[in-house]
This record gives sequence, structure tokens and C-alpha cells, in this order.
Amino acid sequence: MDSTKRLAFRLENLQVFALGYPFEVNLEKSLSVDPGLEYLETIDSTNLELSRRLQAESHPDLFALVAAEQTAGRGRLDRPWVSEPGTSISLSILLKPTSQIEIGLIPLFVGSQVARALSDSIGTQARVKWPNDVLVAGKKISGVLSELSQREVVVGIGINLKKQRAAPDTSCAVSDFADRGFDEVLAAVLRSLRTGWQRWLDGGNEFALSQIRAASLTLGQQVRAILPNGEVLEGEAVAIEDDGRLRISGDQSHLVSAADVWHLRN
Ligand code: BT5
Repeated sequence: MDSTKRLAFRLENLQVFALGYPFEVNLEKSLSVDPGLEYLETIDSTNLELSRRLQAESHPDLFALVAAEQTAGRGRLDRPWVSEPGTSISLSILLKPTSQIEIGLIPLFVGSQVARALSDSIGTQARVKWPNDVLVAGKKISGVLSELSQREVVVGIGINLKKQRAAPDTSCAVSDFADRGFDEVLAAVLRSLRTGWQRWLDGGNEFALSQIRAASLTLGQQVRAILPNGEVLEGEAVAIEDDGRLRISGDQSHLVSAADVWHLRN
């Protein structure tokens, strides 16, 4: 090997090392919660991967895939989601709802269960900015993306474990509050989702709605909502309706089913 090639080889290895490869995680706790859990070191997007698999074969309710890195993680409206190796958890879980109302409530409910698990894990309260941002101390620690595939829902959950280089300043991470590893946080989130989903199926939509409302940071706040058509609404977020829509009361009362919401300081 000539000296130029040798230098390139060393630089390549240095870069690989800096990125944290090989990234191995111990999944003992998570596998004890969900023995069927599948782990991928890296993937474009766990939601895309689960959707691809569903094209080829069926998977049971609550089937879950987790990755230590996504190279093309996505948020809503095709926005990018940062999930760097060793500092993030990217989880997709399959839910099989039995009604249209469940389909509408799933993203909000999953956010509430993630908030509950993270609050317990880090000892600081995590709550949900409607519809799907999990915030701690005003910053985003986790985001939820639900996608319908036939009549099944692929729910993607991104969690920041540590500071990620490309994550926005509006983000925070588990390590800002507590020293918790990949397996510990993942096990807590899986447990919360699995028991929550079962309690919802047993207890009906009232259970889901009570969880959603209790975890909401948005209720009672002055908000600005930007609707998908660009329309802007301002007012107080007075209710989350039984179908999950947010009621905003300003000059008039509006029901919002999809929007980006900002909490305004009074
Ligand atoms: C979300 O979208 O918050 C949904 C994120 C879902 C990610 C999971 S990971 C597993 C699964 N596979 C996927 O490909 N996706 C799901 P949204 O509300 O649109 O927020 C996206 C915005 O959050 C971006 O435009 C950034 O401003 C910000 N953002 C990006 N990465 C972030 C991060 N790691 N932490 C906090 N904010 C981030």
C-alpha cells in the first residue's frame, strides 16, 4: 500500500471510529419486555423498513423494530429526523386498530405513553405538545410519526439519548437529565406502549383519551397553529375532543385535526 492510500485508509478508520462503529447494544431488558423485538444497527428509516416488510409478509400486533442509526429518518410532511449512531433510539411499532377513531387517536396516545415512560426514566416530567412532540423543559426529546399501511398503523418513535451533532437547538436528550442507556430507555418505552395498548383495548377509548389529556402540555395554553394549507389560527387550546382534534378558541372556535402548534407566552 503506498503512503497516500495508507493515509486514506487510516482517515477512513478514524472516521468510522469517531462515528462510534461498531455500535453494539445490550438488549437484555428490552428483549425481556418484547422477545420478538428486532434490532438493526443501521437503516434508512425504521418506518420505511417496517412498511416494506408489511408488503412482503404480515406481522403481529405490537411487532417492533429498533435501530441505532437512521440514515434517512423522517418526520411529518417529509421533514428530516436526526438519528445519529450511539445517541438515538429509532423505534417502529405495528398497531392494528379496530376502528377509525382508534386510527385517529394512535399518534396522540403513543406520544402520551412515551412521555410517561420518559418521565419515569429521567425523573423529570415529559409532556406532549399537540399532536406529537414529546417535550421536557420546553425542548423536544422525542417525536412520533404514524403512517397508515392498509388498515394497520406503523408508529415511529425517535428518542434523543444524547446530544446529536445535527439536532436543532430546540431539542434535548435523555442525558441532559439522567444517565440512562439505550436498553434501559427502550425497555421503559416498550413496556409503557405494550401495557398502554392492552389497557386501551380492554378499557375502550375513554382510557386512551384520559391518558392523552393528562399528558398534554398544550391544553390551557395560548397557541398559534399553522394548518397544512398555511392558515394561521391563534387562541386558547381549550380541549382535545373525543376524536383527538384540538379545539382552539379565539375570536371563533376552531377544530384542528393537523397542524404545527406553537405555545405562546402570555
Ligand atoms: C416528528 O416529526 O417529530 C416525528 C419524528 C419521528 C421519528 C421516528 S424515528 C423512527 C421512525 N422512522 C422514521 O423515519 N421516523 C420515525 P415533526 O413533528 O415533523 O418534527 C420534525 C422536526 O423536528 C424537524 O423539522 C426538526 O426541526 C426537528 N428535529 C429533527 N430531528 C430532531 C431530533 N433528533 N430531536 C428534536 N428535534 C428534531
